[in-house]
Amino acid sequence: MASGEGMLGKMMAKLVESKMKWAREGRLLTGEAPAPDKPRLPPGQREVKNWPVLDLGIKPEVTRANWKLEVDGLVGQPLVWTFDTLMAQPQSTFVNDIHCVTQWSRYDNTWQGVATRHLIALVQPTPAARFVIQTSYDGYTTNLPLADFADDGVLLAHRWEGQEITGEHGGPVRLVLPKLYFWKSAKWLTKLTFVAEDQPGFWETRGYHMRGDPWNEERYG
Ligand SMILES: Nc1nc2c(c(=O)[nH]1)N[C@H]1C(S)=C(S)[C@@H](COP(=O)(O)O)O[C@H]1N2
Ligand SMILES: [Mo]
Repeated sequence: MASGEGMLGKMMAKLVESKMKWAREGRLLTGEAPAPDKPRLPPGQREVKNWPVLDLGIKPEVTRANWKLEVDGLVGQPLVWTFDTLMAQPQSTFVNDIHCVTQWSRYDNTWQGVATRHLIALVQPTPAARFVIQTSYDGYTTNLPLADFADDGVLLAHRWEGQEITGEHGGPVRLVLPKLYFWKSAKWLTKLTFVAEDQPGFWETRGYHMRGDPWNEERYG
């Protein structure tokens, strides 16, 4: 965390402590295959119809006017985008299910934004690049294998269900990577760093998995 442990609020410290306890205890692990009657629901998950807010409780002051995305590290063409630059790129729409490690899954979310595939084609990662580190305006970080980041359906998203993504859900721009647990999708995204060696982010240093595939129950690592 950029703000440092000493600045964690009481509620956030409690959330972090209870999630670290889950990791130590291996909570929610079933070791089972998805239920045959619920093929869209990864093991240990339950479907919700609302959209819960999950974050560290730090509300960063970021708007479409001051948002910036920096792409650096092992790339041939580093870049900095404003929101206008993002909007000038080819736009994609994807519909997918999201799965939070705290057990909720939400089906059929419609997202709009710029596909990571398009971004990758522009920045040209070097052959040594194998992981991507996301950094957010609230100081949150999370790591991804480049192969997952580059997967079909992964988006720098600015709309959900046709509306601007709200501040509480990570607007103006967040990552959406539906195939991994949702902690791997950074809200208030501001930086992508391509690296050769994997580096644990906020939850990964606190007992959570380096990859986080919900179908394999990769909750803890
Ligand atoms: N910047 C940032 N991104 C974040 C988080 C966070 O605390 N800060 N929390 C993660 C977690 S644990 C989850 S489940 C999802 C929640 O996104 P939502 O609040 O839009 O449901 O965001 C992820 N991305
Ligand atoms: Mo989460």
